[in-house]
Amino acid sequence: MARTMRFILPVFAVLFVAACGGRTETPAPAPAAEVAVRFLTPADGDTLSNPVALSMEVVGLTLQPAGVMAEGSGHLHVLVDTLFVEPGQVIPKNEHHIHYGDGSTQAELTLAPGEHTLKLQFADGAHVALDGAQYRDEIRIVVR
Ligand SMILES: [Cu+2]
Repeated sequence: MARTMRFILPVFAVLFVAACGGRTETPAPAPAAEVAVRFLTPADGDTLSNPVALSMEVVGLTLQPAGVMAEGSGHLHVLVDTLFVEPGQVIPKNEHHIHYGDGSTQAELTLAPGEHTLKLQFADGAHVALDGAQYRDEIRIVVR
């Protein structure tokens, strides 16, 4: 019996490899779903007048009012002339950190004349910044 098994197992192994090796086309991996947040307007480098109209886009994420906690959902923040908030940190609320906690993607800002950096940062329902470049965008504009 043991002698028979020692013969049969290698035969099955060879047949298995032969059956699998026959297929040369490997299915292409499904493209990873895009996740991004970005400014649609203004464009990077634009010079404009007050009020500055912002149009923002969220791809592959769900906009939810602040307070609603769900995987892949949250709301946008515009950071004016300041640094991104580190992942895992709560985005503060002040004149440099504007929350769109109602889930909106359209807004207007009035800024002092001159050059400004606008950063777009997505955070969860508790305003906690998420980890990854896909949750960020940045533009520089000049206000007349
Ligand atoms: Cu917030």
